[in-house]
Amino acid sequence: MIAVLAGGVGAARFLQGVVQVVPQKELTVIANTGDDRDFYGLRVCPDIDIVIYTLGGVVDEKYGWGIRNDTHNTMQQLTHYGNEDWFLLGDKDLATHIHRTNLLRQGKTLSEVTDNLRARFGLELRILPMSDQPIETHIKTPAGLLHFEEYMVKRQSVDEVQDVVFVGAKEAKPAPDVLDTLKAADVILIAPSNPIVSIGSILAVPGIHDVLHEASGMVVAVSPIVGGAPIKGPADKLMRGLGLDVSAVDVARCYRDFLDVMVIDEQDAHLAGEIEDLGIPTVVTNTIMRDSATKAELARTVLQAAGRQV
Ligand code: FO1
Repeated sequence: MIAVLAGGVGAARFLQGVVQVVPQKELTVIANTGDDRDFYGLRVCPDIDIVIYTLGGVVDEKYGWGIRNDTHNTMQQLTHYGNEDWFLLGDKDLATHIHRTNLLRQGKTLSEVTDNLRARFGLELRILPMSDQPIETHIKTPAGLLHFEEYMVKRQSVDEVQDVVFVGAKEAKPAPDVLDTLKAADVILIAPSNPIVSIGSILAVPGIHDVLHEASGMVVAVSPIVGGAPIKGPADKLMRGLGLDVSAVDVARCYRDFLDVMVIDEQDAHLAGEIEDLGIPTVVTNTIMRDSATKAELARTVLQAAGRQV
């Protein structure tokens, strides 16, 4: 069984490759829920939805989130009523959030709701939220503590990053099956996601870091930093704010407690020695996922690095 720690768009695109080379039934995704937030009284879980929409074949490829060809009538009407409009929620996407919120209010857990949505999109892999309890990633800035989406989308990542806080993490538990999945997995992949806010939030859930440290399966990470910059999103600003270099080396440092193999891009081949000096064997390959074939090729390389025949 293969477990994948996943954030948003980078992880979903990576998973599109993994599902080409491994049967979905062998896969369990453990998704970041630190970006979750209520909008208009509805629970929105961006990273879970990005994975479901992408693998379900409905994602808006241009952005990597939301549903293709969605309309925005509901938001237009909501803004007419004076509501904020900085987080774009399409009409079909809003149906997901209404459905999720409705089930949560009926007493279902986020794990159960996520599984319900997964099944509606015909997916056969398992998708587990990192926790059923709310954990919110907040960015400490000179303007105060900002929810991650407020920092990134509303304020366009312009604020100086002073710290990152996972509000609620200490009191939270991993969702059912998360720890057992990590213990039982032959391979644990860390998707090319933001190491601070996407994977960092998963590692902040009590118990997950320790289980990874003791995991018998091979732990392999793919760097989301290529040539000193993130493929997408504000990982550079967050890493710099926490005193890290924006490089594949410092991504490896974030995971060094439990990492068996680091996968970096060809553009960063010169960094392989520095990562190996940390005691982490390093594989250099093309990690830029341009199309379906390059996604599958990356997945194959990563799984082979974990000792899987694919
Ligand atoms: N990202 C944006 O940059 N702008 C948006 O208006 C926006 C809306 C949105 C709605 C639903 C959803 O599931 C994701 C959405 N995202 C939007 C993406 C999201 O902000 C991030 O990419 C993730 O949270 C990081 O993985």
